[in-house]
Amino acid sequence: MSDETERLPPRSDFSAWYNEIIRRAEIMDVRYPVKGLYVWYPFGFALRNHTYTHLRSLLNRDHEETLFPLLIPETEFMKEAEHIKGFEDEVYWVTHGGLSPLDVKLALRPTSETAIYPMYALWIRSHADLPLKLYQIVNTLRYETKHTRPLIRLREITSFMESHTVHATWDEANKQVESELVLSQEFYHDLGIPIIISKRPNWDKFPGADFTMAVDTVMPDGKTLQIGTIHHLGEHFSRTFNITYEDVNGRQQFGSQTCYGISERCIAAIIGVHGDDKGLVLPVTVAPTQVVITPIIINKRADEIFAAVKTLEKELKATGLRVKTDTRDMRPGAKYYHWELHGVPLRVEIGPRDLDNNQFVCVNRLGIKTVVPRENVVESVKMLLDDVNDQILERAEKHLKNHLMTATTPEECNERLNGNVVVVHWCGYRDCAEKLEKLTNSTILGTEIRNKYVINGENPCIICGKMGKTALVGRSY
Ligand code: A5A
Ligand code: ZN
Repeated sequence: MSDETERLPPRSDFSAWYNEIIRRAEIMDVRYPVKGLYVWYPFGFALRNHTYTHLRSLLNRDHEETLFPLLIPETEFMKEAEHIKGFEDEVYWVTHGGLSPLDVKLALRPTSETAIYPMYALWIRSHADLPLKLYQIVNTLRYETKHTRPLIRLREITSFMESHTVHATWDEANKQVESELVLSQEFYHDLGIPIIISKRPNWDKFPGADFTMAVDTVMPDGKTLQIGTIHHLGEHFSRTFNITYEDVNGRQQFGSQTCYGISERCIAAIIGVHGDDKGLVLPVTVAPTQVVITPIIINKRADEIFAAVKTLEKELKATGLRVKTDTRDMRPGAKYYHWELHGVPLRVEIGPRDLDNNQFVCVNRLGIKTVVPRENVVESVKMLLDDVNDQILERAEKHLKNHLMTATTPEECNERLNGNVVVVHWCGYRDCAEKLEKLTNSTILGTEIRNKYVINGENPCIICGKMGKTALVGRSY
């Protein structure tokens, strides 16, 4: 589908690299004639599906999957005041059925609180119905006005995982927030993506939430990408939608709620955080092809080599690995280029010399070569795959560590923000945040930071000098 003879821009030119890799590695086609809507190529969709299969497996430990309608009646949508204010600029409306105007306009969900919660009000009767923890993976539509970008800022988010939980008390909902954060940590760890968790400033929380915890990662250009948010909704929506339950003493109580969202930005993070000048570097967990076998054919021993390749492929597939054999009649170099571009974690080469020596040559996506004996080849391959995951995580963590700076003055902060995120101290007042943001063209991402390289403490505010808390500052996507 793409011409592989052109060179990829260097990843140091991240924006150009990103746009090219999306096309060249066949992730998304950006030529769909509606702004902010993109088409998954089959390869990109396979990557998406493996990623979401993993996410589902984590969620299924203590959530159940469900599916709600795409259309939300205006009457429900307009019930929660803060929520409306937060989303009214972004909603697409369905106003007609055919030629007839609808009595009640229908919103195309930008998120599903107002679709789900009226039903929760019907479903929840007693404390025995709680906690309720459901999630769905759906498309949502948001009329984004900022610059749209494939996988990062979409008008149709095609892979929106939203979890919605109801609990008896605020504290129990708070425990759920923690538990979703742990899930996020595990999910991103398995993808080799280091994250920074923080509490968003009050004015930046989800419309209708008590507070918002955000998960960010740092892209190669030092800009942050918000790759998940967990909101403690308290009783905002349960009071609006009348989600009540009878407690053990027979009294009616409002439920306390949380919601949690992850979009295909997680794929953007995989691509951005791990990629290199040769293309994608995919974590083994989600790579559509985990091992590619490339026979090196020298005419007179072709049959022998094909036989060895077939056997190896069978043995590896039997253990559940996703394996491809590239028997195309082309230069090995061109094959390597193709599979490297697509991020395959491990390549196994077999040539006549390897047959003679009873061995295979394995080269991982980071270029590390290992010769493995033919016996125990399955165990060797599995070990090498584990190594790839460890190596990419280590590399990504090093990147994050190297791009975390500190600053004590706005000038210093501004300077260090070039290609980095910066840790400062901030008094918590909006005035100071706005001053800093203006001076440094950045945003205060949050406080109460969770990342092993950041220590939370108290120090003078970077703007006013009053005592302040550790805060994270970045330029974000
Ligand atoms: N109902 C809650 C979960 C909610 O909607 N939260 S949210 O608005 O913060 O979105 C959840 C996550 O979706 C965000 O953290 C962000 O990672 C992602 N997201 C939001 N808008 C997006 C967009 N236009 N394109 C791609 N991803 C987006
Ligand atoms: Zn201050």
